[in-house]
Amino acid sequence: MSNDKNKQPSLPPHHDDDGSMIEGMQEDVSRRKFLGMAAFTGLAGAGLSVGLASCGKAPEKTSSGTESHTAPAEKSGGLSVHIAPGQLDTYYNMSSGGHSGDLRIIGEPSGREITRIPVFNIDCMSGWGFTNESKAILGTKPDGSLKYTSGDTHHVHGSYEDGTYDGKYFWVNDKIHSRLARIRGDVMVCDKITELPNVQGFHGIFPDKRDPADANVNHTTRVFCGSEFRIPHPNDGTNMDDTDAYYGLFTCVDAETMEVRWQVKVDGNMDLCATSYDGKLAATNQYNTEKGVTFAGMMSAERDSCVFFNIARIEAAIKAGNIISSPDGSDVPIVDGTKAANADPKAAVTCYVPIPKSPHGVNASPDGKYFVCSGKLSPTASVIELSRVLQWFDGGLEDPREAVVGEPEIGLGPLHTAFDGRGNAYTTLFLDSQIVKWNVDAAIKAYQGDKNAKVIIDKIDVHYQPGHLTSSMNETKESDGQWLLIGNKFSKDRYLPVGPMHPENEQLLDITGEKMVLAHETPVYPEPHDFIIVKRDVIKTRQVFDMDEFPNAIKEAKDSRVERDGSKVTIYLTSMAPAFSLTEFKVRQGDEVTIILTNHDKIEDLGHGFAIPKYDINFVVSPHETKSVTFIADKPGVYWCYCTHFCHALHLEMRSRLLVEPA
Ligand code: CUK
Ligand code: CUA
Repeated sequence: MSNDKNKQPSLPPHHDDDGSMIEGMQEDVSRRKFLGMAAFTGLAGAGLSVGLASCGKAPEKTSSGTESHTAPAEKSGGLSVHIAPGQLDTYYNMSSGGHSGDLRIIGEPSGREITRIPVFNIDCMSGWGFTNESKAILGTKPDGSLKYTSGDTHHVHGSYEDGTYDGKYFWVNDKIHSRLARIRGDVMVCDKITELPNVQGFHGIFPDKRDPADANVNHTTRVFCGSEFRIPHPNDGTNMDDTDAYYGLFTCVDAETMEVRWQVKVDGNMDLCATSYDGKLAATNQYNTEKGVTFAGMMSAERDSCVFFNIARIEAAIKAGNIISSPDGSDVPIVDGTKAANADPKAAVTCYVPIPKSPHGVNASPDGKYFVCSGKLSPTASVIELSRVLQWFDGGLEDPREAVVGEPEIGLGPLHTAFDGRGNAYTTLFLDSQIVKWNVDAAIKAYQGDKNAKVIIDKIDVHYQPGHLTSSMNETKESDGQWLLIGNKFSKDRYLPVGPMHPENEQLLDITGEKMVLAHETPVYPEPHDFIIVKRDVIKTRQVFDMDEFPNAIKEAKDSRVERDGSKVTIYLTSMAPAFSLTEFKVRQGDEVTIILTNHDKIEDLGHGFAIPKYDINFVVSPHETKSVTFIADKPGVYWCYCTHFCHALHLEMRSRLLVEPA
């Protein structure tokens, strides 16, 4: 459309860092020690042996002996986070909102939150969860009320083309109700939500990057979903005590239709997902391969796994009918991917690569060669070479453990890893409250016995207890090694105190130099788990909706009217600043009323709101957007429907009267 204004001004210049923005970040060492110890006490107090001999050490001297440094001493990066008024950020940070249930868009490097996209939550600004259109996406009960009103988003990933983001879709998971949501990249609105069958605790997601079999399909067509909680099947209360029979399923969802394609039965609890650039492999890290159902029981094994899924073989097995029947009554084909059923590599659909102690996180290196899986309760990261996993599937490796080609000791509580496209990896150390920069090739050499390999390059303190991290264009082949964003789980004393509930703390590191430089920090409302940083020219949004994409749009203002069909009344309404097309509409008490509102304003940023007092109706319509609401007019009287979104000098006058005649 002519309104597709994609003003993409040239990139703001990267000023030389004068260091001013990092003043005041001097920290109190004793409070860091306290935090590190407190995190440990929690684990130790649970009576667990976590295999961390160096736990008594102060966090400044790390388990590998490398000196960490604090930000003000270093100036090696040289990037600026300062974005002057009127200037645009260079990256989109697409961030999960955690148990807020939403997705946020934050500009980087400024850290300015630009918008929130309601997904699994209810949002009274936009009307998400109020309008008929959003309810249809969220799913309703037979009485028309929402099936769920809560959500817990963890992981956001974008669709790929040719090994990098194409900006078409973004996906985010809901861990509470095991749902996968898709966001359209052109209007940044959620357009589909799929509830995964047969699973609980859907956690990791990752889109595939190409098709393993079809050379013409060089973009995302599948989204893989790992489920964390093992449950009985069927989960109907008949077999709750038979914990040996609990299991989890790895799910494949079609990227376009958002329908569930297939599931794979696995051992253990699945956490994160990663996919290979050749489309052949997907993987999830797994803890609790010992199948415990208690806290201690889940941590007894020395090694868990990173499980690899052979996508072509899974889909061939389904084609050949090698499926197990679903005890849950869903018609999704299920393939048996348990370790016991996949002992023969040449026929296996899964490969269980042993990884030390409850691994957390699995991330693909941008050169396409490795997945890195962190130890969590082991101070190591394991480097898995993908060609060796494929070799195992071909019968060429004795033991899947031989696919591990590096396992450096990097620090305490390693969780997630990002890359810079220059051969270096960056891992969050939750217990050390640090980020460690390490070199992948050096880690491989050290594993082969090279004592001189310099694996650890740098460590930097972060504040505090980091979970996820990501680098700019991480996990794409365009990984550019500019910025590293850290999601710290605790902010403690970094911001003005606001009572017992603290924000999370997001810190941005400049990783262009040998040493990492802490450049910026921002409080965030709890709690983003994971995020991706996408360069801004990948995302092309529209500023005005296409009226034709709403089947119920009222295209001409003259078609505004009230239509009655028995006790069902439909109000056809349009808006154009500063007026709605009908100044009043009359219904009878007890009528089922549907109001359809099309915004005829076609000017960028000119939205209107529509609220009805006492009827709990509130939503906005963006330029050329149509939304509708349905309610029972159970209260007689006059109700002023008013515009909630400041749109015009006469915004306050933008009103209509809903007249409800007593029965
Ligand atoms: S999990 Cu949150 S810190 Cu949900 Cu990605 Cu690792
Ligand atoms: Cu329309 Cu305010």
